[in-house]
Amino acid sequence: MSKYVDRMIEQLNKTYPWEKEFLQASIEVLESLRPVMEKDSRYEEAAILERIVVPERTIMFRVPWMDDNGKYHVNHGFRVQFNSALGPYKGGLRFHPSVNLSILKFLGFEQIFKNSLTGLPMGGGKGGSDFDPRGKSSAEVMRFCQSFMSELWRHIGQDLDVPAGDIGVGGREIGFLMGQYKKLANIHQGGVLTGKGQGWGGSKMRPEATGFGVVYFAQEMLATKGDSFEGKKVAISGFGNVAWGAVRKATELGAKVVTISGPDGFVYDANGISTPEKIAYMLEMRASGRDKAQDYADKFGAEFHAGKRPWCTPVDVAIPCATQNELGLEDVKELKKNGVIAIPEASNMSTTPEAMEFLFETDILFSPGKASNAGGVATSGLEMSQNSLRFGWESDEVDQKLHTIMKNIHKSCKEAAEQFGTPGNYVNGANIAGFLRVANAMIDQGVC
Ligand code: 2IT
Repeated sequence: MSKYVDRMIEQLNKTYPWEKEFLQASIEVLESLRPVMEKDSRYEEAAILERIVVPERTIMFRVPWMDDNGKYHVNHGFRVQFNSALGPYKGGLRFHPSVNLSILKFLGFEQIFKNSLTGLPMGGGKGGSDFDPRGKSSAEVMRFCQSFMSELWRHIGQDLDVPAGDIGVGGREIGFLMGQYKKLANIHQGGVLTGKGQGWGGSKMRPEATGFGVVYFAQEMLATKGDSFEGKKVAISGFGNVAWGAVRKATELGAKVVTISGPDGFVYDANGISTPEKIAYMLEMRASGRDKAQDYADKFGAEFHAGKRPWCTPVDVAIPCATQNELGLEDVKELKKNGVIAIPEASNMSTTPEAMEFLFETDILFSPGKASNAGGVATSGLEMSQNSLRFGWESDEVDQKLHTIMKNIHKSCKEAAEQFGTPGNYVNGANIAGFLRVANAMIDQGVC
């Protein structure tokens, strides 16, 4: 059904055959929108789909920098300003060797719908570089950030485009980026970046927000089946900021988290990653820049499975917190066989299309990252508000607002899925609910 969607998918495949991740993300959304297009012809008349898949603007630039030995390096810098119907472009910066235009377009596209779901006034964007932070000294990271901002500064602003962190960009990098922004723009524009230090305008709870948010969302999904995190066994992938927040909140709610992972393999801790010392060690692992999960196993005497992902572990809840396409068909089959009941995505587009198709045929509660990981950017939105007010909420106030936002996102996804004929399908629900707010704003704003 929906010739309009068929036509759009054909056109995308023809125009961007080499943009694999962008095609994956945009086709998933278009498939969800079929019943919406069938029901309301205004979107086709206003060419909303043709417009929403093309970024309003893409900036690509050279990032030259010098290492500690005086050697020259050049990386690619990007900022994809995808959609500003709801507010200034908003989304993270990713520094990772895999970064290319396709990956940033997929992330920017997802961000439009995610930011819409938060209910806050934020458009969608994403940026970054193929710079590899692994093994770099702090001085090298600083020089890279300064060079990156030397071009980016003229394209951003608190009412224009507000970057933040993502993989490879945390508090330290945001600090270096802000230092250079201030110098070039000759203004301390607090709201131009989010994820700032909490002593200089950063929101309390921003580091925790994505991980806490995904657990709040999962809690709502479990509640639809009269269930909770109490006594559940949980597998988490990754050990960065998002994984850290998810481990903390799931543990607080009575679950036992038994895995974390890195590019080198996964850790199985039968006793649970549950003590404050173990949880705090995750931050040390990240700060070390080594990118090795094995460090945890060595320190706490846990099992380490080199070169493997944690999805072969029998658990009740699996929370992918690492990167795109980290859950394949074989992984979800294995999880299902071992009795998993919920898979809330924390990384963006954690699941391959084949794995997602498989999950739709089961009764496993599954939510897409754009819904369940929206707590991060929602708290960035709260940071923007606090900066405008020259004011800051306390941790418990931010946490409470985050919790309410996650409950609301769950409710809008659930209701949209029901209203458009696929109850329980959070992918369709998130895509439809996210789309409607953006598309209606685009209609209101005319040809632009
Ligand atoms: O994927 C994401 O939502 C983020 N990396 C956070 C974006 C933000 O602006 O806080």
